[in-house]
Parts: sequence; structure tokens; C-alpha cells
Amino acid sequence: MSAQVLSDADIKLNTADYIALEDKYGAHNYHPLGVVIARGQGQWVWDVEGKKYMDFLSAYSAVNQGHCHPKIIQALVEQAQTLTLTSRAFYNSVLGAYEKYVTEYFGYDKVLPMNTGVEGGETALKLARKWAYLKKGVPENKAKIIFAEGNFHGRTLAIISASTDPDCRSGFGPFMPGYEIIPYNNIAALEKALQDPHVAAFMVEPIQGEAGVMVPDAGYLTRVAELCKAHNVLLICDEVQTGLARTGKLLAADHENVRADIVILGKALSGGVLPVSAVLADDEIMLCIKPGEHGSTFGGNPLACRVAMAALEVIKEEKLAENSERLGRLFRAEMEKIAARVDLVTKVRGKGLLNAIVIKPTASGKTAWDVCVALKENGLLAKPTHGDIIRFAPPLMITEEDVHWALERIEQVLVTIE
Ligand code: IF1
Repeated sequence: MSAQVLSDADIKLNTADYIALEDKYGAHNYHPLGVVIARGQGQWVWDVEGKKYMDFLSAYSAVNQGHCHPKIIQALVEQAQTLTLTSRAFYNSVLGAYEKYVTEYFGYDKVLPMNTGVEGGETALKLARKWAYLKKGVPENKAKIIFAEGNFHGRTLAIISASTDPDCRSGFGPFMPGYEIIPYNNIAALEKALQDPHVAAFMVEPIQGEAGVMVPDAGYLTRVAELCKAHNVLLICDEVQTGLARTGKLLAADHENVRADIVILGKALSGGVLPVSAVLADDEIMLCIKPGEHGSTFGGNPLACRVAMAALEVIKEEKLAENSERLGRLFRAEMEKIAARVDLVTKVRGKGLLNAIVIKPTASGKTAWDVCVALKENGLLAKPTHGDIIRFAPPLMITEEDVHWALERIEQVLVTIE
């Protein structure tokens, strides 16, 4: 008799089985929390045993609109049944409409469509270098890019060459030349670095996500923009994580009415449905790249364009920036009260619904990881970063009731963990 192929449903795999599969057959480039998610809807996800959790990570701000948003999924399904990919060797019937929509949505002349956030970062750096040589008159191969300590812009070699995090960078050398790293939130350091006439750009996150939701002083980004302009240096804002209503404004730079020369978008640009990123700039910069000098197989594909237009419509229609602003203030105010009641929390910080707490180890040495494990047991999913920081970033469509539901569980864990 031929071997009967049993489906997962027949075998009834449990959490441990799924984890074992990934451990045996997958690269060990992550250390996930011990939960196996099988379904997502809005702010909720369910694991393979049917347990329900509120998602307070949002796939690192990729599902700002909520998991499997019906409008975005409908756009995906309809386009998937029509045309998914032509490559840019030919025109397609969706890309132009998307380019018009997204450039008008953010107020830039042009967009260069890519796929992942890091590809957006790489694209921005190539644009900045090209502009430096063609427009600023920097000698060929002498362009410099300034980055901030604590940055996270992705995982490619050119991007980790700017990283100051040993986990991101050690063992991957040699690194990209022409970079200078300065302290974040330090205007004097930027002013000093900008004395070099070969500087093409300063690439920075308006709020540093991975570093632990580091919010710079009020006015920092304004001063950065002024200095970049004064020194004919491009300001590149990496809004892959902070953009798309996450911090309570459409872009985090909007809090200071700063208009970066180049903006990088990703993650929630697709509502977490598939990889979509975009680089926005005006003609003077964007047209420095000529046909054949940059691109990607999937960049600007019809499926991604349809999904992205739906994802952007949802952000406006559902007023996600306003919701993020209002509920973010509520979350931080209530979290501060909890911090005053429990000894463990040393700092609460964030903007909109991108927030974090810094905790000290418990008497028995429990860390942020252990708190996240306990939160998971309590039905709330969050992830620690850099050992003592827990980022709280729920989908932006959550309700006030959801915020209180989450805070109750966060306090319960902080009070009971030994
Ligand atoms: C991982 C971190 C967050 C980003 C910013 C570009 C990218 C990211 C500001 C690259 C991506 C992701 C990557 C993912 C985990 C997550 C992350 F912990 F790594 F740092 F969100 F904070 N700019 N961030 O945050 O976008 O190429 O991934 O689409 O690599 O573990 P990507």
C-alpha cells in the first residue's frame, strides 16, 4: 500500500512540533518567543492550539492596519487573479496609478518602488551618492554618508556597515567605506560632521525603533533639517518603522513639520500582506538615477501597487494617525502610573503607538525576556530589545478598551513576576 500522506490536521501538530520543524529545517537566525501563530485578524492572533493573543508587536509595525485587513486582502485577491508581475521590462496598468497616488499622498515629485525596507535604504544611499556626484560636485567615490549611533536600517552589508550594534555587524566585514557615525540626538556632533564638503547625506530614524524607541529632544529633527540645508546635504528619513501613522502622524517627521529630502517607507505600506517599500524624493534628486542604473524584479509590481494603495486608503479612512496619537497618550499616561506603583519599570517612552518600557532585572534576575514570556501566558504578545527594553506597538486600529485590557495584563505581570 502506498505510504499515506497525512496532512497537518490529521497529525494534529502542536506548538512543540511546529517549533521542532523550524529548529530542524530552518536557519537559526532568530530566537522567537515560544508561540506558534496560525491566524490573525485585526489586533488579535490565535496560536495552533486556538489560544488568542493581542498582538503588541504588529510584526514590527508592519500590520498597523491590523492583521488581514479585509479591504487590503480584497485588493490582494482581486489583483492576484488578474496580473501579479510583469517586471519593469514592460509597463503595467497599475504602477502609474500607484505612483501618482503615493506621491500625491506624501507630497513628493516621484517614487522609486522597491520591496523590503532595507532595499529602500540601499536605494536612498545610491540616490544620495549619485546626487552628490552629479549635483553637489563631490569628487567621484568620495561621497560620505552620516548615520546615528544606535541606528537600525536593515540587514544588508552596505546597511550594517553603518550599524553600531555588534549583533548586527560582527563577523560580517569588511564594511562599506565612506560612512561616519555620530551620536543620536546630538546637534553639535552633526554640525561638526557637516564641515566635510564631501558629505552627501545624513540618514536617520526620526525615532530609533530597534534601539529601544529612542525619542530625540523636541526640535532635534528641525535643527537637523536646517543644518543639512545650510550645508547642501540631503536629509534621509528612514520611516520604515515610524511612518504610516505609527507615531501619531502620517510620518514621524510631521511632528516637527520637517520635510526630508528622501523618505524611506516599508512595512505597513502593504499592511503586512507582502513586502512593499518605497523611496520618495523630488525630481532634482530622483532623476539622478537613469534607466538601467537601479531596480529590482518585483519593485513596482501590480500586486504590490494595488495592495499599497488599499493599505494607504485604510490609514486615512480609519483615521489611524489620530487613533495612534490619542491612544498612545492614554497608554503612556497609564503606563507611567503603573511604573509609579511597581518597582521594575525605570522608564516609559514613545510617541503615538510606538512605545517602550525599560525594566530592571528582578531580584531573581528575571529580564525583559521573562516578562514577555509571562505576558504571552497572559494573552499579550510583545518582544524585548537590547535585554532590558520591551517595545509595545499594537496595530493602530485598537480601541480604548483594548488599551486598558493590555495595561491590566502588563501590570499583572510586572507585579507578580519574581
Ligand atoms: C529583523 C529590528 C525593528 C527598520 C527600519 C529599515 C528596516 C527596519 C527603521 C528594514 C526593519 C525589522 C527587521 C526585523 C526586525 C525589525 C526590527 F528589530 F530588526 F530592528 F522593527 F526594529 N528601517 N526592522 O526597523 O526593513 O528590510 O526588514 O523590510 O531584521 O529582525 P526590512
